[in-house]
Amino acid sequence: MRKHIILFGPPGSGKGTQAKKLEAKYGIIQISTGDLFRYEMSHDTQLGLKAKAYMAKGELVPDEVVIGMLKNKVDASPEAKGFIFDGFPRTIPQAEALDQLLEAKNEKIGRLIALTVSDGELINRLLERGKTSGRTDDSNEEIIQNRIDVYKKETSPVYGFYDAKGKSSSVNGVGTIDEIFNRLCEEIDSI
Ligand code: B4P
Repeated sequence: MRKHIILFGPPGSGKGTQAKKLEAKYGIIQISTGDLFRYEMSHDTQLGLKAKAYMAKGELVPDEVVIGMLKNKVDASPEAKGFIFDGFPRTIPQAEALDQLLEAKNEKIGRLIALTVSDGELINRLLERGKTSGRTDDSNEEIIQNRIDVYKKETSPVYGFYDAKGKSSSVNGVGTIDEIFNRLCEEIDSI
């Protein structure tokens, strides 16, 4: 059975940072919807143009756009040992679509692991990254605050969606990158 993990948490909680390390250790493929959109935007594709206006304001890209892109990415790697979903699902309809997609392959999510970090720490991390990343959504505190608000309203219910299936757990997302990585590995090894 392939191992599929959702790495969950607010913007700046370290999902992307940790997903890359987990990919290297477990040989399962990271799918970051944020990275996919940034790639599309940098190549001025239709998909990138659709996403740009939403991302610049710190809003979510519409579900139908994200879900179609995610399906293509999963279907493109049938040989993968599993996936780390990083930044997806961010709404309940996205979670339902992900479960249906996996069910059609007789597969399911093994675990959702949430990284918990205080709002103040999130804002500091993202403003720091904004100094060098060139990401417009990181350089303005109001936009960062909007991303955190959108997370609380639209994304945080996804934790409960998987918790009802006994699949959600939380890990302290504050500490060194290696400390947090070790906490995540303990969770994954217990699946
Ligand atoms: P994402 O690309 O998913 O970005 P993120 O939430 O900002 O980042 P992440 O939590 O991965 O943080 P990171 O490791 O980089 O989303 C961007 C936008 O894309 C969204 O706002 C939305 O518009 C759109 N989008 C994406 N997916 C979507 C979906 N499914 N539906 C709709 N819209 C979608 O870490 C952040 C910073 O912290 C880095 O600088 C890092 O170096 C630092 N850091 C990491 N760990 C640290 C630690 N332990 N201590 C100190 N600093 C740390």
